[in-house]
Amino acid sequence: MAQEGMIEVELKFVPGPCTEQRLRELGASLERQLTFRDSYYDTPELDLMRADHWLRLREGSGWEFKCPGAGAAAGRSGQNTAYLEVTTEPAIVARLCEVLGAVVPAEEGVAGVLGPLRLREVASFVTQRSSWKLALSGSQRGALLRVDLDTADFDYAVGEVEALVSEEAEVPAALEEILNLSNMLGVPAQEKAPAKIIVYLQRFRPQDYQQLLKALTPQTEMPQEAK
Ligand code: V4E
Repeated sequence: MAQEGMIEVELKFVPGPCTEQRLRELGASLERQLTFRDSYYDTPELDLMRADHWLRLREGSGWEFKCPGAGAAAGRSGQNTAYLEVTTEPAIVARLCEVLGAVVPAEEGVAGVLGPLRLREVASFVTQRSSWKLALSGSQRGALLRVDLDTADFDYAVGEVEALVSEEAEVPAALEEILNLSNMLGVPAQEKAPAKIIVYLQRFRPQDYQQLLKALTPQTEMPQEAK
């Protein structure tokens, strides 16, 4: 879940039949179960996604904009990386204008700039999520890790181990903790799972997906045959 100004460090994985049991064995607690709709917005040319920026309206949470930040600095991209979460509307509008090369309008919310910036809905799907939390013993940062087990309404399941940090300097330690927990969950770090939005585009907007495939950097891995 987005928190303003926080850096989200994450690794996606393919959940198996024993994932929940393993989480319990490791002392994780089920924090909540929720269902929400995400609607992603972009220009007809996918200018945002092609620049690795992701604008969505999450039911129950509002507008969220994920921007590459620490991930780029850490030289990582794609499946296990760090993104800055922007959730206040003036900050989202300012960043949208920056990415799209537009003048920032006075006093406009996100809904007010969709038309002028040619942003329209490109994907919309419902996710059922079980959200677990776990304090990793031996964590130098003493931080909590979150594990989300998601099932999207287009029959796609994906897990995510996530840490939220406030500074780029904390990203490497958080990444190491995430990889430790993934190992303990029996999730091989090399067994990567694509994000729901990527699989959605691949299945339902194949032309957009192909555009994105060409535009994203070579180090960003796109699924060839996502199920
Ligand atoms: C695709 C993507 C982003 C948008 C979606 O973020 P994601 O973490 O998948 O959302 P969700 O709902 O699963 O979790 P929550 O936000 O609730 O924690 S943000 C970064 N990416 C990166 C990315 C990329 N650039 N290229 C490819 C092929 N995959 C992923």
